[in-house]
Amino acid sequence: MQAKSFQLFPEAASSIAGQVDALYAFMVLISAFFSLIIAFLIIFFAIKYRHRPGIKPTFKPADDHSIGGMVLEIVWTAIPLAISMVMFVWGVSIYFTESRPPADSMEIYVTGKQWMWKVQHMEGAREINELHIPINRNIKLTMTSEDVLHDFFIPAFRTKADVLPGKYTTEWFRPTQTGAFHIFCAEYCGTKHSGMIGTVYVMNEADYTVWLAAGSGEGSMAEQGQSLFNQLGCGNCHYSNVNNGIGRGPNLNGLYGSKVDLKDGTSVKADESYIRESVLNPQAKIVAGFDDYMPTFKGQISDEGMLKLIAYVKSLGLTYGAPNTATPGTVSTSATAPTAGRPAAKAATSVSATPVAGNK
Ligand code: HEC
Ligand SMILES: [Cu+2]
Repeated sequence: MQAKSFQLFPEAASSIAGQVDALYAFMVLISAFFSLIIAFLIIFFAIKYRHRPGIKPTFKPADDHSIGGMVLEIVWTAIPLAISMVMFVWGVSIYFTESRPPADSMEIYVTGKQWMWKVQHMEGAREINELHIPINRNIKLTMTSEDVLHDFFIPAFRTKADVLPGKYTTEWFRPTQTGAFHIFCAEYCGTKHSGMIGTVYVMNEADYTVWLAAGSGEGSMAEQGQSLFNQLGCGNCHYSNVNNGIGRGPNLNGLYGSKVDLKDGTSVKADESYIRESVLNPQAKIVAGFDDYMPTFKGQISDEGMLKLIAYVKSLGLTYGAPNTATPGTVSTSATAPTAGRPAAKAATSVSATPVAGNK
């Protein structure tokens, strides 16, 4: 972005930016109001009640237990309480909005590493230190780090979120202006932290479609995830049509977003972190009805590869309830969570017996 003349605030280019700015302005005004009143009274009283030669002080200490004192105490406790509660409730409501990506969000994956941002689009396009997105669409970033803590910050969108190794965090926004905006890393992450910057390009829908098509040569993330799935031999145990669709491992159809019953009687929601853990540390949570013979894939899958595998598993969610169509090339690029929960592992025998992915 070109250097601009002095600007107090970054542009307000997302749907939430106006609300964040309004709250900020409110807090600045309240602070300014009280600071000015206090400063004024300090000076005013200092002058008014200053020591004058020959005049004896008429000052009488206030009676702490008088009714007047009590009323005063209540008033100056209640008013600040009310004001700070307004800030609190207002702030919380913005926070809740910012931390809950709408269900119709377009998903994009971000991997942070010292010192760059790597971005993968579901459709396959990849970029570094750049993020191309369409205007007026809800965008959800699912983010992880290859090394230390980072934080993905887009000031013009008034949003940021920590990016953690071994975990997935999300951040969402709806850009309302086309143009180029800064990305910063907002968590000190080593010597070149300040160089961990990038640019968001908000494009209109048509430009975005063109841009996206140009970069999708390697196939969608889910398709790439499917080849990884086959390469790593996941399909030897999962998705086997041996045993009516249940192989040595559970059928992964509809897994994403569903509740998984575990051997120890507890249950867990199958989100990104769960899938990641299932692959890198399979012993941590054993699915009910199965034994822990899944080998660990630690060290064999990069963070970006893991995101592709996850995208693949997510894409299987769409086929839940339908015959198993997860043959190569038919994976969907969208990642809506299944609406129905998946049946218990043992009951998932209704999957058609078509030869499926990875079943060599
Ligand atoms: C040797 C057989 C085997 C291989 C190979 C294997 N798995 Fe598994 N997998 C299992 C078994 C058995 C379970 C259930 C026990 C458990 O939770 O560890 C499981 C569980 C899972 C789960 C949790 C499923 C659920 O229903 O909650 C996921 C996700 C998963 N595997 C993904 C993969 C991926 C991705 C690969 C390839 C990188 C892979 N697996 C390779 C046997 C295997
Ligand atoms: Cu960083």
